[in-house]
Amino acid sequence: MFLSGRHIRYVMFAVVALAVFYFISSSSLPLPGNVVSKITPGTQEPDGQDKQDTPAPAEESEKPTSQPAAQPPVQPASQLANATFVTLARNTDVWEVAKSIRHIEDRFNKDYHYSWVFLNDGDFDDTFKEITSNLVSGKTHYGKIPREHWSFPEFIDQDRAAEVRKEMKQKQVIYGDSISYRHMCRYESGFFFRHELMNQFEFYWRVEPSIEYFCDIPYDPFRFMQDNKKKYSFVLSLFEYKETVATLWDSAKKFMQAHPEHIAENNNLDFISSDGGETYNLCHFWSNFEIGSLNWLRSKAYLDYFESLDKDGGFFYERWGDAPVHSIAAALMLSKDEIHFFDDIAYRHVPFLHCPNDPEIRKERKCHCNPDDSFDWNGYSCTARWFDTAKLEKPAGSQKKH
Ligand SMILES: Nc1nc2c(ncn2[C@@H]2O[C@H](COP(=O)(O)OP(=O)(O)OP(=O)(O)O)[C@@H](O)[C@H]2O)c(=O)[nH]1
Ligand SMILES: [Mg+2]
Repeated sequence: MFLSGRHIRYVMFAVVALAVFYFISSSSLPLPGNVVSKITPGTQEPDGQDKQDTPAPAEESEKPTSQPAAQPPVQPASQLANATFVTLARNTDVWEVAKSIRHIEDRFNKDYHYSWVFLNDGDFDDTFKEITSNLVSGKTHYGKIPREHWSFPEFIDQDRAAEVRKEMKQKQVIYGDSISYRHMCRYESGFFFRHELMNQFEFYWRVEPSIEYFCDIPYDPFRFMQDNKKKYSFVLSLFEYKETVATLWDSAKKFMQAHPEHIAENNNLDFISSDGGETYNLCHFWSNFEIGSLNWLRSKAYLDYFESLDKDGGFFYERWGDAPVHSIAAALMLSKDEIHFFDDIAYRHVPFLHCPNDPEIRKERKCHCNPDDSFDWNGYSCTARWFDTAKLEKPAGSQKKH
């Protein structure tokens, strides 16, 4: 068969075209993106925006995103309360503080990112700051306590205070011979809420080293306090060691006489006194857990109360704890309905546990506490008395064993 000249031209043109196409498509030379998209069908979006098929530069893709898709959404900032966690600690407490932070973050703060203030009578070291700031999902602040808030006031008789410590040691009163424990109790009673780092906040949640939380907290307790006009809250209550507060009630009565204007009309005197105010029955809210109003603690009423107690010297001549000091203030100067019992917050500070009775709560909140170990309804707790004197119904199942 003979090919005409025209046929031969067609065949040669086809061979050259095929060779050129093969060269282009197999070339390793980089091509501009728009050329690739034009010769690769289906990569252009209908709206004309090119898809980002090419990987982002390593730096960017390796950067953690601020909001990983796997995590639940963060609460909008506008819905948060003006609040902070607060922990008083030494550098040596760092690993026990770390455990406490994990409990709070895992059960609550990972979704809210509230700030955390750390206070210390010394300087926090870099290790403390690194470990804690890495674990807290909100902002962290580190403050040094001014010396005048963590030292003997000039009106304290040092010899008398030393004598008391010696006696308490002999009687084996817990922390009876400790000076630093007394400074700590006085600081928590009268100063932490006016540290300069705390001034910007309205609510605080106190966290101590080595504490545990046992149930998810799927709502914001700070907002609960704010929205329901609560000023103080607790989860555990018990009786104080009598030796440590022998004259605390005398001081409280002196304050009540001097400042009747600070006593709330609907107060809960009956929680702390079983004889109409004659004596203190030693009941107190355990202050290692507290969510409370800083504005209340900074109020004239509370400051007058603290100053009056402080002048009487019992932080050093006895060993007044911040728990009975806060509790007496709350019982006398707040209205009953301004104090809240967080039944659904399961919490332990050695050796006592609060675990909700209600099996529905424990199931829903993925609790890992044993309600049989709960301290609330046994004879050493004051929580049943609080329900009775506040005229509230006790949580379901509070009278029975599990
Ligand atoms: N910076 C500082 N913090 C202290 C000091 N003593 C106690 N704290 C803190 O004050 C809080 C209460 O002290 P704790 O030792 O827990 O007292 P406690 O709860 O009565 O007793 P345990 O927990 O049973 O030891 C904790 O947050 C401690 O970290 C101190 O000397 N310096
Ligand atoms: Mg403690």
